[in-house]
Amino acid sequence: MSDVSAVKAALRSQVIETPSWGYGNSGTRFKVFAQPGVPRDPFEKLEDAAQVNAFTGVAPKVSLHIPWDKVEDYSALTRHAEDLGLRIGAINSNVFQDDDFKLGSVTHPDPKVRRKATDHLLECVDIMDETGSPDLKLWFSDGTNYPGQDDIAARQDRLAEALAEVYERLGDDQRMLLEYKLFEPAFYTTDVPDWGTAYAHCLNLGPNAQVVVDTGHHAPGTNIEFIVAFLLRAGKLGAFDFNSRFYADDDLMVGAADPFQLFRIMHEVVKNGGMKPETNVNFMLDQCHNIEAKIPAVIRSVANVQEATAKALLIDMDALSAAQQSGDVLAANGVLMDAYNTDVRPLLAEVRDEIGLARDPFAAYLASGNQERIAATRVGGEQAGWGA
Ligand code: AOS
Ligand code: ZN
Ligand code: ZN
Repeated sequence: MSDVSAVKAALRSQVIETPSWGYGNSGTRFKVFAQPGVPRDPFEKLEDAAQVNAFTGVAPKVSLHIPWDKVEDYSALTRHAEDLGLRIGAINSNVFQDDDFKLGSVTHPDPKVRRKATDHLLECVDIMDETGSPDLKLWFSDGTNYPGQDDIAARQDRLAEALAEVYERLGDDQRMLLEYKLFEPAFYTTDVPDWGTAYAHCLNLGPNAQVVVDTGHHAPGTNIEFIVAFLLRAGKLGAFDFNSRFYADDDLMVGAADPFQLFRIMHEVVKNGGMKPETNVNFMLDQCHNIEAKIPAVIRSVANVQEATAKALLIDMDALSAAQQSGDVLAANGVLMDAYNTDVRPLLAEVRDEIGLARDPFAAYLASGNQERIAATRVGGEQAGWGA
């Protein structure tokens, strides 16, 4: 796509979903550094998400994590979101922070523990019904630490059984998004370690089960854009959890570690129909801002995704296709690099200007006084859930 108005329209329509836990305090197992002004409850997390949306114009959806965002009245939370111009996005289940889940949740050898884990997933579907959330996002920490600890194949059977029960409970317009992760907290086997395992389970479940690609969940050097192209071709790419990694699951700002990788991923998204509304790829962030200010970090992350998307949209697809057809390796690579090396910040500034937003959302937020206001009015903010 190189028609500028079509590029701008695509940039205006891309929705980037932000995570409630990105606004809370977080850290590593060594230390959580508390920050002034962080939200004290899920309602205030939504208020911070609304700031990101107000300055970027493309972040009207917020993922919740249960029970971190458990509230008495989900319709009140949903109304609050609507009043702020937001919608509730994916409901993330949490079957990794309970003592009962030491040996696994839905793959645990004890059926009573599996029941408890599956019941939590079903409770998350109830919350989807109450909030209008379209996506149930599942990540399992399940696995083993030592050879011989449990039966690898039996654990797959238990996983399949739990997923099937939850899939049955979903409404026609609700999706199951299954996330994979190479390792951690399990160190020997992980029950959903890679896209192939997630894909195989989703294929068995049916059309409303799709895979989540968390960009931080691969071995170093993994070609993530290949996975993206494969899953899109198969109709099985449901969502991204965007973030950056230097070492493992670092959850740093997307585009901070490797903006070229992000561009390559977005090229496959654009090329394989992933920007079309009917393909329904959910562009989510899954990040924790341990040492940097949270709202500005999320604003920068949204802009980083937009920049990679803009560059991917600017690729001259006719020239690329001609070079590929004629086997001109250097020309094909040159077409891609020309787009990557374009400074798209002025284009994005224009897109924002045209919808009445400040050209630089990061600077505009810092000048808005919101950061000082929340620091003065909110005392005793929440921990996101990690690094407790
Ligand atoms: C965990 O590593 C995953 O990325 C999950 O998406 C998790 O639920 C999320 O990071 C919230 O902490
Ligand atoms: Zn994730
Ligand atoms: Zn992760």
